[in-house]
Amino acid sequence: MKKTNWVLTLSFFVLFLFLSACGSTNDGAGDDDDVESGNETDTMEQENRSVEPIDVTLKNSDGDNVGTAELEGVDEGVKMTLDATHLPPGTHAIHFHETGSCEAPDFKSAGDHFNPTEAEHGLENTEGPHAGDLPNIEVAEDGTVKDEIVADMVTLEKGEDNSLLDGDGTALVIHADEDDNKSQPAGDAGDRIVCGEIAE
Ligand SMILES: [Cu+2]
Ligand SMILES: [Zn+2]
Repeated sequence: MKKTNWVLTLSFFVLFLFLSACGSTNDGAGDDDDVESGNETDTMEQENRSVEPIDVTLKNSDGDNVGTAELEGVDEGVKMTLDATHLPPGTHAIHFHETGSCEAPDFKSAGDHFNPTEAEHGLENTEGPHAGDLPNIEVAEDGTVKDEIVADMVTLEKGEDNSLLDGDGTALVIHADEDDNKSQPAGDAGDRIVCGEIAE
């Protein structure tokens, strides 16, 4: 009886030492390094982007709030998540305009299309496009639109020529008609029906 207990105890002790040794080897070499490098990568990406997502409030020509656009800096440029209601169903032009001012009802205060490279208008124009030109959006029969667009000609990084956060800001504008992607100066897109000021 006594001898059996002693052997068992010794066996467990040896097993414990063995497992401890294996465990500490793994911890020392692989895992810690992986965790550290992962953290460094995350921190660097955040520093490069350096900008919090920006919420843009969209209002119509009566001055009523009709939705939001969230802008987020991504590697390709700026990701826009659009969520709006009470719009006329159908296809509509949407652009970034050059001034961060949305004075209802006509939103002329937003100025022309955001165009830091002095290009011509239109995604299908060989002399274009404006940095602020975007693909048309589709509003459903119930007047809602949810869309995600990556704008790859602009940035949220201040100090860059194509930054949406330049001195006087910029504006997101939705039009009554669709953009034909080639007509000058603004795609024959009709009235400005929704506007949101882009600022910090
Ligand atoms: Cu426009
Ligand atoms: Zn344009």
